[in-house]
Amino acid sequence: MKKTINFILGVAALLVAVACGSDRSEILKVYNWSDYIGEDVISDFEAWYKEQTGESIQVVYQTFDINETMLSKIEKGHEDYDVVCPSDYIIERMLNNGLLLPLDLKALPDSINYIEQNASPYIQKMFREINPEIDANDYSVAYMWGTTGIIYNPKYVTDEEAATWNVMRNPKFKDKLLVKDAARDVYGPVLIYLKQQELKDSLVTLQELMSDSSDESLAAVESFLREAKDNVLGWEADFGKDQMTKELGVVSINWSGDAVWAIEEAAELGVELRYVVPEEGSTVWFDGWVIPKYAHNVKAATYFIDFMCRKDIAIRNMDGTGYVSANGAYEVLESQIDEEYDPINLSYFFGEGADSICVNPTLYPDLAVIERCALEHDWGEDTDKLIEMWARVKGDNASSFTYVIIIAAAAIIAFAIYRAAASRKKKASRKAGRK
Ligand code: N2P
Repeated sequence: MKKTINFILGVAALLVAVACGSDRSEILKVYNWSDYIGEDVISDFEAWYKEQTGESIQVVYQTFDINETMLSKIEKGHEDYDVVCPSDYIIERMLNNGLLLPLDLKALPDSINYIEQNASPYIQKMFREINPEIDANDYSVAYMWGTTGIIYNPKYVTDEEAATWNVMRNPKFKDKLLVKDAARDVYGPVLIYLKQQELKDSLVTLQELMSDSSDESLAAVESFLREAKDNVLGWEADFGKDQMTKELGVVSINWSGDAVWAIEEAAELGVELRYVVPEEGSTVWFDGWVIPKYAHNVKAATYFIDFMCRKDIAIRNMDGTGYVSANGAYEVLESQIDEEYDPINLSYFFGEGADSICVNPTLYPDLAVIERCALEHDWGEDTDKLIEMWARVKGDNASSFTYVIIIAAAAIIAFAIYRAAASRKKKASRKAGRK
């Protein structure tokens, strides 16, 4: 519903803009994840753009919940979005398929080049790992980043139970498990879990597993997910965090930012939630702004990406979404420091001086967590195998539910037909009686 409303609002904004005579250079089409930007940031950008360039801009803002939905609109639909926000392995795919325009940071006056001023060396290094042949930093600017892990309700789930991906198929949590409808982000951790022994014996590395699209691994993950399915309350794109706060679900496979949001929201309702990245390991992900090759307004797109890198805007985006900005400015970290938390080691991100910082560990993962996480990589053509497997696993659930709906609908229709026929018959016999 939310998605439909969002789509209608986006289209309506575009129609209004066109009806008011705005030409395309006055329109910026942004396609971002849902719940992924601070309040009023868009309107502030429009005002700032006018201030900086003297030109008007109207942002047409649309959202998606799944990387692949966004990709398909550009890859297959050639939609003319000016800025989009894919995750690492999708940036890799877009780079490989020539779908991105290089960034022209020289087009920004030095004084307002926040992209270069606030870049994080750690994130830039991670972006270089996206594609060893093409430097992703030349085509994208990181926005938010985090881990994939488990949100759980300690009233029903012990810390030990939640500390392993196997919690997904623990029979104790029948109909209480929420799974992010993001095939790659679920596949990776499950495969890491299934390959524990090989990892311990150094027969395979975490990073190698992130590129493992073999039939054998796909089958192993599929069978794990089929076992977990009895527990699944929902395959969700955006309602999981909400269901956790309402205690409808007690275990949710989710991203760290949704965890921060859910934990805070739940606390206000008197519900305790926790987040853990299981000991076996997981994925660390980065979402970045890119300009697709079908973009029409490269100038405004570049300014938009730059605005997102302004320190105060980064902090507002963090506070509004629960996610962690990729901004490397110390002030951004400083805004999150809270003595209530135990110190953690963030030297990998903010340099040697930052080895003992009191900050929410769900937001910024400790070095020890980062060391057991790896970056996902594009599978190219093999992606289709994953999508098919994912549909097979989810599909069975859908079909039993669908059957119930179909049978119920058929029963209602049959009853309605029977009633209508009976009443026609009655009327006809009354008519015949009168004659
Ligand atoms: C926020 C989506 C975050 C995307 N709704 C994580 N890659």
